[in-house]
Order: sequence, then C-alpha cells, then structure tokens
Amino acid sequence: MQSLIKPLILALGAACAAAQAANPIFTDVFTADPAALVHKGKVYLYAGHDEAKDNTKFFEMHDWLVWSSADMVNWQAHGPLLKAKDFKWAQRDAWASQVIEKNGKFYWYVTARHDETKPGYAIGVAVGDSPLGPFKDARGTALITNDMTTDTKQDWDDIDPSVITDDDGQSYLFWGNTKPRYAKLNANMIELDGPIHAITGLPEFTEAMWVHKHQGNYYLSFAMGFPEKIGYAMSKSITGPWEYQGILNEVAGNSATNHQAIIEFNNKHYFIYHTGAGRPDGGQFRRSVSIDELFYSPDGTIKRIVMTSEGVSANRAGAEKQ
Ligand code: FUB
Repeated sequence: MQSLIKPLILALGAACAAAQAANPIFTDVFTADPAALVHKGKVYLYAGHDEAKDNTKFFEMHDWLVWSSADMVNWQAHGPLLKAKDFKWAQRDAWASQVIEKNGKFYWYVTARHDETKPGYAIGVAVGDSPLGPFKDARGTALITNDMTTDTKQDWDDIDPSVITDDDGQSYLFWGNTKPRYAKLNANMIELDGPIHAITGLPEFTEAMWVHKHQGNYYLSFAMGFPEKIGYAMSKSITGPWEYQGILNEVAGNSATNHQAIIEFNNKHYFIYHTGAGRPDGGQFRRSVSIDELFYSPDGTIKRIVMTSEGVSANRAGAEKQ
C-alpha cells in the first residue's frame, strides 16, 4: 500500500502543476516582446529572445522563438523559427514582431536593424504556410525603412509592427517609436496601399502598439512614458479618432520596457507581456514573458491588469478540443 501512495501523490502533484501556470512562463530562456496568434484551437506565442550576458549594456537579440499551447499553461517549444539574418537587408536586432494569418498564409512582421544602405531600424515581413512556418522573407527588401519617415530625428522610430485585418478584409500595419503611425496594407500583405498616417490622442506614446477589436470597439494599447506603462485608447473605427482611456498595466518589475499582446481564447481574455521580475538574473535586458487574465467592464473599457506570480489556470476548453 505504502508503495502506491508515493506515486499517487506525485501524479496528483504533476496534474495540479499542469493546471496552473506560473509567471514568468518560461525559465530556461529569456523572452520579450510577445505576440500571439489564435489558430485552430491553439495559441501560438512568438517572442523575442534576450541573450544579453547581464543587464548592464543593451539588448542582444538575434532570433525569434515560438511556442504553442492548447490550454495557456502547457507550452510546446518550437525553437527559433526566424532570425534577423534571414532578411538579407538586416544587420541585427530581432526586436518586436507579430504574426497574422490571411487567406491561409501566415505573415510575420518583424523589427530589425537595416544594413548601411538604409541606416536605421526597419520593418520586414516573412511568409509561411503554417503558424510554424517555415518562414522566408516575403519581399527581399524591408517594408518600412527609416527614410520613409523623415519627420522624426532618431533612427529607431520605425519599430514594433502590429497588424490587424478589419471586418471588411482590409489589413492595416501600425508601428512606431515616439510617433505612432499606420498605413493600409495591400491585399498581398507585403506592400503598403496608400500613405502613412500619424496617429494622435495617445499621450506619452513611446512604442509597442497592439491593435485588437472586441464587441464593436477597437483598442489600441501602447507603451507610454519611460519606464514604460501600458496605456490604451478606444475607437469606433480602425482609423480613429482614438480616445485615451488610461493605464492598462503599471511598470512591470525590473524592466524599463514593456510590450503586450492581447488575445481572446476560448471565451477568456489574456494580457501577455514581459517583465524583468520573477527570475534572480532577470532585468532590463534579460526579460521574461508572463501572462495574466484581462477583463472587460460592461461599458467596454478594460480593467487594470493585475500582474501575478501565479499566472493563469488551464483553459480546459482548449485542451478538450484537441
Ligand atoms: O526588445 C527590443 C525593443 O524594446 C522592442 O522593440 C520594444 O518594444 C521594447 O520592448
């Protein structure tokens, strides 16, 4: 009898552990700038990969890492599926990115530092036939380069792409540091279709836009100030005007940057972000992705995120569908 009890307790412990995540969600690598895609009963998480030796100098980021999950707790690692060097025009710096599906293709919009032919940060796009690729540069050139936005002085103003397709099928690219911008995307998803527009109404805008829609409202969340909080604005139209609603998430521990993805998965809403907290060797350039639940108020505004160390519990509906 005694010999049965120990394995039973161990099995019970493992089941409980699997039903509840912990933040940060990965402790074997440092991860940042999360983006997420819900596709066929799974969540795909695309994250930047912090490889700085310590927190004294700057970001060291060469590739993007991917995981998938059917329940938001158990994550399968798929490794690095794209790197800055996969874009022949890029020098380095695999910064923030987002993947979106359109007409059965998966488009991965990325930030990287352009080579000396077009100095500054740029946005490129890779394409693949599945959420896990394989992905390849869809153009052979960057989609957005620093010389296309000369009204801002610094060369890192063209970073942090966020992409959304509106209900009429038109897709939009949002991006920017210091100055938020958007443009229509051509139906082929790899060219702009029209002029670049400035966005107004986002106080203390720094970077990290994420645009999503919920029950007839458009939401534009963004990193504000420095150190960064996440604020958000709402609109009845994807093209604005945007009305600022307030702070969505406070400064995340031990990190001056923050960067969020917001998704709905099996009737729950999630706020996916990075923090420098939760790991003894974490910090400014060694960040970690965390996930907490997001709740809407009846009037459509979003309640302030409560960052937890427990993380989210298993979204069983996702697991049962598999
Ligand atoms: O991770 C590098 C840069 O820092 C991202 O592009 C920004 O959003 C900020 O997180």
